[in-house]
Amino acid sequence: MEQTLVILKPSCVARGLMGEVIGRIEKRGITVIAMKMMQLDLNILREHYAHLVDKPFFPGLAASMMATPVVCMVLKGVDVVSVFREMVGVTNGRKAAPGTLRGDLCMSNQANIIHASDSVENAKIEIARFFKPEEICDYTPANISFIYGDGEY
Ligand code: FUP
Repeated sequence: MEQTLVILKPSCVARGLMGEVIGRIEKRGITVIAMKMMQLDLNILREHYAHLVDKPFFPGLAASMMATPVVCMVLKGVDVVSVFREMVGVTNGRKAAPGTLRGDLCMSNQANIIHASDSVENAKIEIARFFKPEEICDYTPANISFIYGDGEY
């Protein structure tokens, strides 16, 4: 079963959108199996955004990610990495499709409210970066047989 790493960014936390985003995750039928609030620092951001550290916008990006605590989550579901990336929408909120989290809830390329792992391989690395194994509560919700059809889960 796939897992993916999600970060509700300061632009989500500060705007009071945590409940909206978590509600949409739950309504879709995706299971939250770990969740915690944490204050990010430059060390973890340099690791997490290693592909962007040399970009001119990195200092601004890092500052925006440290502006308030963030909420980190691990989500579980069938094909959840790609399903949730589709739910998030493209990076720039102004270009994200209506119906996506970014397309409905933000107007920015940087203050784009949420991070989600972009591949199964990166999800494993990112989950290990933000969570200890004992912080992940890998349970099966009681309504699972109404979320998936026979043999899908
Ligand atoms: P995404 O996977 O959609 O979160 O996008 P990226 O990994 O390419 O970018 C990570 C973050 O860098 C974005 F969420 C916001 C920030 N960013 C900028 O601030 N400016 C840019 O031009 C591109 C990305």
